[in-house]
Amino acid sequence: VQLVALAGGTGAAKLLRGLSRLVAPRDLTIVVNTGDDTELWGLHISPDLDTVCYTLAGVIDATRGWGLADETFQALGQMARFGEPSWFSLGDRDLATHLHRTRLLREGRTLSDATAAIGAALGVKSRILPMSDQPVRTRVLGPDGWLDFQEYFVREKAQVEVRDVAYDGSSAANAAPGVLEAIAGARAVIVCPSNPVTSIGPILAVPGIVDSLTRSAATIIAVSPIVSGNAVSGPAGRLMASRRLPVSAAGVGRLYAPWLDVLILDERDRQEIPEVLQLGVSPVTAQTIMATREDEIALARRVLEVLA
Ligand code: FO1
Repeated sequence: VQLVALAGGTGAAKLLRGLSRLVAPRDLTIVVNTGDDTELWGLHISPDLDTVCYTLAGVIDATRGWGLADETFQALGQMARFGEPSWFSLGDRDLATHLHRTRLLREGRTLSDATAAIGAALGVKSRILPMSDQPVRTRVLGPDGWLDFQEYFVREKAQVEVRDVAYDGSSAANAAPGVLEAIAGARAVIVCPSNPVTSIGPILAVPGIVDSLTRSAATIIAVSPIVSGNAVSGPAGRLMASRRLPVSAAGVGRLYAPWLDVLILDERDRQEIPEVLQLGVSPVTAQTIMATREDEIALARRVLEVLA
């Protein structure tokens, strides 16, 4: 059974870890957001690609939800002494990933190639595909102008009032090799509980991807990242509000409704079921807060039950 997941950020990683315990790794293809990518210290950083890869490789730092476990930050301290920006914490072992990816890119390899090389080196058997090999950059408009995503999310700690969000470069981007085919041929496409605006939004902004979701015979299932009117983690609520979307599971359903079949929402949000039905989307309730590994597997099992 070929499963495709659309993923970005830390919420996605937990569900992916749960799914990888239930399906054969080779039956799982993950299309990952690259709108968070950034250039720092002359290196190409792909946070969401690395978070998915590190999670499936079992080496993610579980506390932070990003970067590598048992990490040290000696280089970061030294770079700060050189006056280099140090608000984005690049760990010493994580640096090797960025050095390797940057060298491959400099030699003319694609982001897909670099991602496949890193995944293979870390023993990941699932296919991890960037949404595009061309640059798409999520930018956030605050009161003092436009910010790159990491400037907004990390440097400003998402404390900036968001007036607009843009996906620079998306109109010129192509879906990465294998992405459209994977969606077209999937038994199911699972939209992970990621930020709908800044993790899933950039993926949907890549020309052809919404079309392939709409045409695919796959059952398309989304897990709401919003529970009881709040984001489980991160600024998803504020970003949805900036898009004048209701900050609710039904609000997520509305954003995905044109191509969505099933929305998995938290048991606490039962009262939103009629609104979801009105969108033409089938609601399924579950415990969507994943506090433990067992929660991750239970939610993944609930997702797969939809296909039974
Ligand atoms: N998030 C933070 O809140 N602070 C950091 O210093 C930070 C560093 C970092 C380094 C590498 C990496 O792959 C991710 C990192 N993140 C950090 C997380 C990152 O900003 C987010 O995971 C995504 O961009 C949001 O989806």
